[in-house]
Amino acid sequence: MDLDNYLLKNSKEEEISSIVKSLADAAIKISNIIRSIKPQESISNNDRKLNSDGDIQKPLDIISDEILIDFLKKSPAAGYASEEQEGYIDFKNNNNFIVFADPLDGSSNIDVNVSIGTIFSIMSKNNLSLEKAFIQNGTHQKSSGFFVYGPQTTLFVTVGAGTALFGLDETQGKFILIRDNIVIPEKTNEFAINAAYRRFWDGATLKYVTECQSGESGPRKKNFGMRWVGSLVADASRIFIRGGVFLYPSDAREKYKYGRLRLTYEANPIAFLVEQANGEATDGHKKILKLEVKELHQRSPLIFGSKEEVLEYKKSYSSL
Ligand code: P6P
Repeated sequence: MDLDNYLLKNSKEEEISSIVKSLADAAIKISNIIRSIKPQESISNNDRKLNSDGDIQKPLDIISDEILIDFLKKSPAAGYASEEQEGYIDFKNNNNFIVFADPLDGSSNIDVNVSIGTIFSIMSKNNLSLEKAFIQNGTHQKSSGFFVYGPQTTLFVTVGAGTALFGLDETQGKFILIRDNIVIPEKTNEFAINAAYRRFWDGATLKYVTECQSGESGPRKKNFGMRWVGSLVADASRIFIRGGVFLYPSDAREKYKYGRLRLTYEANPIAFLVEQANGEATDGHKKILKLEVKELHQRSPLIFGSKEEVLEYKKSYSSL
């Protein structure tokens, strides 16, 4: 089954299917561009600016954002917001759906040939002004997903009927279903965190990670492994396929005291996919999808993956 037929079978709204297909066509174009550049080439271009995160915008971030806008303008989307845009873009039509995107997440990995990706979320305007529609919480998502530009180009997507995995068939230029109704294993012995920031962690994170590292002789009575790619879509892809828990908590660094990842175009789309795959996604206290959105580029702690481990992490706060 290809993506078009999957959407026909599982999506209740033709407009949402059409927007997902536009995003898939944009992703194929982005994938082709990424695969056509030589490693190191992108750092030679000194045409760099800073994005809303203060990160250096590599040309591919900007190019990917522009490609998404070009395709979405011709789709049933009414507006668009992304990490590369200060505010939302109004497509000046009477359509009912809005799109959030991180056009090229993990872009610091472009030059070293590590998997990067495009994350998206689709919401209904719910008859609100665009101003208000773009600050609805994550429960209003109708679809979300992410493309991974790695050894394969893949797509994890949900339209509210479970989470499915597709792979790009380069010859046909189509996304073909690999696995439908993905279920993230409830138990895991693999955690993902950037351990270099240990000195900045709060007590609960320190407790949880230390207990994992203590192995079978410690309170968890089992051994754990650790993975950290440093690219959200790559770490998330592994967790959907074999389980695990991803942790990017808030920490003592001023810039990341509310977490590093962005709620509207990183945490919410991932959380929707995770819940559709029987996983859990939290900020440490509340479900990600229930978090109040105050502004487009709002940061949030993000802990997601195998339900048992995410709940174990949450317990670390109550047992402090
Ligand atoms: P750190 C990439 O820049 C990103 O936004 C996510 O893709 C990734 O999970 C995280 O930041 C990595 O952050 O602090 O380990 O470099």
